[in-house]
Amino acid sequence: MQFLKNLNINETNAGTSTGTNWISTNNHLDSFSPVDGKKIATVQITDEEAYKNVLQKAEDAFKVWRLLPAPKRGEIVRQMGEEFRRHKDDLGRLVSWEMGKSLQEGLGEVQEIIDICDFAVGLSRQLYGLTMHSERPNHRMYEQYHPIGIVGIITAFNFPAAVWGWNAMLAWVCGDVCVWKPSEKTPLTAVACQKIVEKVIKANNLPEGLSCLINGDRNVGEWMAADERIPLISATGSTRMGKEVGKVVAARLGRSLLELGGNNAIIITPNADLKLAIVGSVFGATGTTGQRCTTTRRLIIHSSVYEQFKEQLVSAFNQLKIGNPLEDGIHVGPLIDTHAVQLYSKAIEECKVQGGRFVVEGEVLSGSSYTSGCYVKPCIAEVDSQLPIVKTETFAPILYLMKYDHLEDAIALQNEVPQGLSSSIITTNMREMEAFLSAAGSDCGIANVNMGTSGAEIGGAFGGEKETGGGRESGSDAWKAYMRRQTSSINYGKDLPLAQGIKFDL
Ligand code: UN1
Repeated sequence: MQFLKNLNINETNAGTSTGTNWISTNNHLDSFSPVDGKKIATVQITDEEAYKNVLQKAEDAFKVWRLLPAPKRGEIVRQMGEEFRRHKDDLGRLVSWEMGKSLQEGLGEVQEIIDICDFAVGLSRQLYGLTMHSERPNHRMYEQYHPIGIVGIITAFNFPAAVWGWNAMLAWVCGDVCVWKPSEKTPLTAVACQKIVEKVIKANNLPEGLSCLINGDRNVGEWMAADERIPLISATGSTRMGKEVGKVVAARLGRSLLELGGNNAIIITPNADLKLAIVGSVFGATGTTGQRCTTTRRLIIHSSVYEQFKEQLVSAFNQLKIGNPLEDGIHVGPLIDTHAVQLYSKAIEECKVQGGRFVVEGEVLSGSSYTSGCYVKPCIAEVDSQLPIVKTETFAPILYLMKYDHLEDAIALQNEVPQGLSSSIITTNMREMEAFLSAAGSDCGIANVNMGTSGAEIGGAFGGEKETGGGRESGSDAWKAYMRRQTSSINYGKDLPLAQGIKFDL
């Protein structure tokens, strides 16, 4: 395939990089495309020796990189953005082929990297600290932000490139160096991204170790989590993974930035524009085949519009085109692998046992277009909000419908799940909107109005509360997690008065 050639992906690829050198190792993992079930290529797994080498190089690089002025670091990230622009089509295709999302979404994912590069370039001149007025005469106080060190980035299969971009681009302008462990389900996308930034690193003679890649299964992630040389671990993935990583990082008093599961709902009020509600709900529930952490999993619909909306929704679901995500006009590609298909089937069964009633039935698709065994039909069930299955995150396109009569009840339903990532309300009524956004409203990190729960722009801080982990990545002031804050008090007088008026005469 031409896009693999253009991205320099070979049949066998080294999976460990120090930014300028690739290290060969003995074991490997294969990457299979969920599109046709066939092996795309092989990536070598990082062993302990290679890991040691990477960490040494990262430590050495940090000593140099942190001293480069931040706007100069921004210039490097600007060049990286240019490289990603050049490779947008090829990388978008690889994302789509290796992960299974539609080509439109694959291209959108690369666009997220380009966008965060632009954001980070501007940020490189805006790493502001505050100045404070001292309570003591002839004193001043101020704070500055310094680079923190090596940032360990652990990413999931569903956004195999963009989430690394959110972290790495910010970390780099902040003066940090990065060690990235991608999902073992999407190692080739990571190798391709690494090769793209490698060009910029080499062209600018930057220190080896600025951008490191390691590959492998959870062992490799565990090495990182336990490694005291990595002050910040930024991990995106399941709540189960985040709880393990968070515990290990906390035990060494490291910093973790966790972006974990979601169980996102849209509230559709009697004042909703139902046209918007349909697009937001269908894309939210079925985009990326229900495998975004921001996927819409629950619709909380006012009883006065419930039947009408349900009818339109069922008809929209029945029009979805499921198939090869690289083909034009396909809305829904495959799930990532057959294990994900099993989880989908199990959740449907459990939902039925618990009393859910399907108005669009789920189905694992078979036939010549679906040979990988990873294609499933997005489905819809009417449920009682208290069903245990409704409180869990199944990474698949299963949408639960529930009814409400009073907005406070709808907001309570929206909030009564363990996760707290994204949420939306569809309304043209200002009181409903403000109630949803108030302190007594949505408890999520993201609260949208008149759109779905997924598809956040990079400019906002991204993340959520409760079992979502509390971390914030990407825009706004999320950069502060990647730096250490230093407060300095300076005495330019001839006396040494103590704070709080304490007397200490010698
Ligand atoms: C994720 O699923 O981990 O808001 C990230 C969105 C995308 C990012 C999702 N911009 O849906």
